[in-house]
Amino acid sequence: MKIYFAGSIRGGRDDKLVYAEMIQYLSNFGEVLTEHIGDQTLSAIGEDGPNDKYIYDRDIAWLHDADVVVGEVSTPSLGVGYEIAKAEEWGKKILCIFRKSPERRLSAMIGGSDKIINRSYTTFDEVKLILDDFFKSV
Ligand code: 6IA
Repeated sequence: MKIYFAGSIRGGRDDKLVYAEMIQYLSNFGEVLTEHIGDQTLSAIGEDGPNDKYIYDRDIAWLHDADVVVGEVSTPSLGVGYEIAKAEEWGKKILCIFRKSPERRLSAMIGGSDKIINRSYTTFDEVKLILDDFFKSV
């Protein structure tokens, strides 16, 4: 099982810890193609590393190759939204996980799609149950 995990990078790194925890838990179910998203040293404006075209081409190829896409969508990210739209187009099985918050509501373009399984959580124990459930169905 190839898993494409999507999480915000330039959209903001506030949730990087939860990305790392999710990636670690996801590895129980298959190969996570995008482990770098949980890299705690990666900042929203980090300039080191590969250029944008390289990142785009590599990530799109991984996305195309993936069996399932799991997005942590609490921090809004253009890249994550773009990846989810592509994954929809390609008929991938998609799970989006959103942390409940009094300040923020999930974009209607994610929450309103019937091609996405949308779940919300408060604690990481809930995230684990959501992932367990999702992988039982794929
Ligand atoms: O718009 P955003 O940057 O928040 O988009 C985040 C999404 O796009 C993630 O789900 C990634 O799959 C993808 N993405 C965006 N930037 C990168 C990136 N930057 N590396 C890998 N995937 C990316 C450079 C990091 C590198 C220096 C290690």
